[in-house]
Amino acid sequence: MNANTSRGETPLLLIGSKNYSSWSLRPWLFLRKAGLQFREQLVYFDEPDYQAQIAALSPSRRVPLLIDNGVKIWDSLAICEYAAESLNCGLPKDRTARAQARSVAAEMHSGFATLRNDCPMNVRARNLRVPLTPQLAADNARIDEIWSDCRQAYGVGGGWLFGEFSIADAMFAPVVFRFQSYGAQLGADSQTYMTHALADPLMREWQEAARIEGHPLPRVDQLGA
Ligand SMILES: N[C@@H](CCC(=O)N[C@@H](CS)C(=O)NCC(=O)O)C(=O)O
Repeated sequence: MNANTSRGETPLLLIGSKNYSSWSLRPWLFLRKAGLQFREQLVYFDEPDYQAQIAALSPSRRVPLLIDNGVKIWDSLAICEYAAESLNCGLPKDRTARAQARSVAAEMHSGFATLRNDCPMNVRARNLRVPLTPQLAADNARIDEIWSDCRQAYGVGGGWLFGEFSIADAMFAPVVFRFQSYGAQLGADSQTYMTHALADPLMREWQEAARIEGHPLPRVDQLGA
C-alpha cells in the first residue's frame, strides 16, 4: 500500500474478535472498501495467550494494528487515515465536507464513553435491553443528530454519511451493529442510514463471520440479555 515504494509484502491487519472488537471493524471495513489486498490475523479475547499474542506485535498492546512494509500503525483512525492518504480515497473531495467527515470521525473515536461501556459491540446478539440512563440517551441522541445532519447536508449521491463511503462511516460501523443489538430511538434519516449500512455486502460479510466465530465472552453476552 505504501504509495512511496513499489516493493512490498501484502499488508497485515491484526484484529480481535469479529463479534466483539469494535475497534477492529473500522479499519477492516475501510481497507476492504478501498479495495486493498491485505492479510488478516485474528486474536481472540478468550485465548489464554491473547495478551502475549498482541504484545508480540502491537506497540500499544491493543488491536487493531496494521503492518505495511514494516511500518506499524496501531490505532483504528490512524490506519484509516494512512490508507486514505496512500490510496487517495475515503474522504470527501470537498474541503468543508472533508473537515466535517474528520470531525465526526474524531468525535466518535474520542467520545461516546457511555455507549461504549453500557452497550459493548456484540454483533450476533439481538433484542438486548440495558437501562436507558440519561447519559446513554444523550450519546444516542448525539449520534442521531450527527447522522441526520450529515445525511441532510451531504447525503446526495449515495447512502453513506457523506454520500460515498468515507472514514466517517467506518468509524460509526460498530455503532450500527450496536443499535441493531440494543435498539435505539432514531429519526427517519438515521434509520435510513442504518438500513443502508446493514445491507452493505462487507458489513454482512463481517456479520456472518461474527455469527459463526464462536469464542463467546459470557461477561459481555449476559449484558442486556
Ligand atoms: N484507540 C485505539 C483503541 C483500541 C482498543 O482499545 N482495542 C481493544 C480491542 S477492541 C483492545 O485491544 N483491548 C485489549 C486490551 O485492552 O487489553 C484504536 O482506535 O485502535
